[in-house]
Amino acid sequence: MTEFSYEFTRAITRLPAHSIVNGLRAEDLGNPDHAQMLRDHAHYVATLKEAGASVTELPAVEAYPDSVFVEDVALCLPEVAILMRPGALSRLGEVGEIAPVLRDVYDQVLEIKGPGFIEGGDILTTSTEILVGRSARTDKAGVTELAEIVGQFGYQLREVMTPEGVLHFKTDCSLLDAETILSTRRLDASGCFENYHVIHTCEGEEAAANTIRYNRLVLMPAGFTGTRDRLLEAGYEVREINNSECARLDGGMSCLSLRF
Ligand code: CIR
Repeated sequence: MTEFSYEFTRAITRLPAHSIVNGLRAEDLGNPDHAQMLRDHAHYVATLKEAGASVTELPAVEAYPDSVFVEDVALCLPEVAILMRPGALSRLGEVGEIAPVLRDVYDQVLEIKGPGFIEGGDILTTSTEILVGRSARTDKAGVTELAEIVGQFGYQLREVMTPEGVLHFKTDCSLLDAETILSTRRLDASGCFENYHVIHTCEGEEAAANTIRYNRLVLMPAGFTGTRDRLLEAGYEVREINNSECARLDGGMSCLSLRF
């Protein structure tokens, strides 16, 4: 059986624009270096390919500084893609950029029409349910609208809460396999993963929580050796990718692609 939550054949990425220096961030740690970001992005795409992905690499869109973070503008399920409605107003227009790409690939593309807001970074699809964290970007109306849409396809959606001060639900967690979640302790403490086996990020390595499982590989940000060793001990095949520049904009591994 295919585990649709981490066994994929395709991915969509978008090159970082020079306007990335105007990207949103919770705290200003200085602007990302575009040249370094391009190198990291190339490594990321190459690693997706190593994992077996056929990658659609989209050109940069200067009008949208955060458009490299394609995950936030759509939810890709096996039978349908759903266009999101970002809670960050500067990102609303990114939906129109990704829509034609998804319409080329999917027979069915639906959309969150509003008035609610929801971003893909708040959505964790597991093999049994779709978890959605309410956050500063995702509100109750957005979650309710998504629940109605995915319900038509037989998916169970469960609403949870993203911890205060954390950008997205998946900033603090990721799926490792059908039963296993990598999570920060602060998120796991909310009780949202009771039915899963949870591996915690190491103390001080909360930024390692946002990884992606793509077929046999786990892509994780480089530099979090304690958490990396936990994943290796648990038997996962890990690839580390430099994330220093994306991290300045609160971005990580999952944000950089749509996977299906
Ligand atoms: C933003 O604030 O929207 C971007 N600077 C970062 C988005 C990261 N996306 C994600 O975690 N899925």
